[in-house]
Amino acid sequence: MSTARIQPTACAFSSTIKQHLRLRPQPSLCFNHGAIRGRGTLRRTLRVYMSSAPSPSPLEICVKASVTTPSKLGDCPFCQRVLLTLEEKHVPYDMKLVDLKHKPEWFLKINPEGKVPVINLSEKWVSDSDVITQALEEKFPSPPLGTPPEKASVGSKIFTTFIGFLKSKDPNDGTEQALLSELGSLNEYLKENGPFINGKDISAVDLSLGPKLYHMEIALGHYKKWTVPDSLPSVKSYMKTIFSRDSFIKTRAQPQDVIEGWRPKVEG
Ligand SMILES: N[C@@H](CCC(=O)N[C@@H](CS)C(=O)NCC(=O)O)C(=O)O
Repeated sequence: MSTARIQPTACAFSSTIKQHLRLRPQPSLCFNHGAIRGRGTLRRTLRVYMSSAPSPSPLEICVKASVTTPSKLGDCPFCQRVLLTLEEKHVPYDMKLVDLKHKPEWFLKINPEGKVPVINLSEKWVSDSDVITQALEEKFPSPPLGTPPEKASVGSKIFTTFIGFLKSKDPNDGTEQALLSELGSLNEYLKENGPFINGKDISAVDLSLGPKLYHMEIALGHYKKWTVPDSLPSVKSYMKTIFSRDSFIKTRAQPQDVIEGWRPKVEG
């Protein structure tokens, strides 16, 4: 479990933020929202302080902003995967919330591809959650979160089968069955090997799958009134365990953003 908590003495804004905002550090709060206006764009930042002893300067990470509440984190499962990794490793970070509908110039300079997450590691901006989480494992090996290669693909077809079912307009086209079959395989696997995919400890594969299952639960619940059946108890308890971790609660998207995020796929 993450031991992230508010740490009063560690509060400080970066000099850039101080310069722009002319704010004084707030001694009693370590979860600060800020906004930087530059060249007509609003750049939101959210600095999170962690409780681990040596506190290196926070890593800058660009993540999707909420579409319903722009000052909050949005509904990108790949961003959440990276944030979960940072939380589980107790690495402090500084979120830059990016409005993906109106990508600011500063963000496109950082990542011309225009995708989040992007993280600043050793003065280099790195994109793609696969690459980022691997780099974080190397840079911050403790606690180890690596998943053995033979277990890394467990549950890997769930996200695409969920999207197929979500987009489907024909109840008899087999898309629900395809999802149930993938969830059924995960259920069998967890029954034998759980509670996590690598056994007793959470690892990278869970941090990737967890946000996708969260999207599945919210989107299918809303658009199809569908829930994971009771015949898959190991999957249900796996979801419950991951969703109730401190790290997950702190980094999860708001349900209304998940619903809005999937709307074009459902209606398109
Ligand atoms: N393979 C990438 C996928 C990242 C991705 O697709 N991010 C989406 C947000 S969830 C994005 O930035 N989309 C760009 C856009 O919407 O314009 C990863 O794992 O990081």
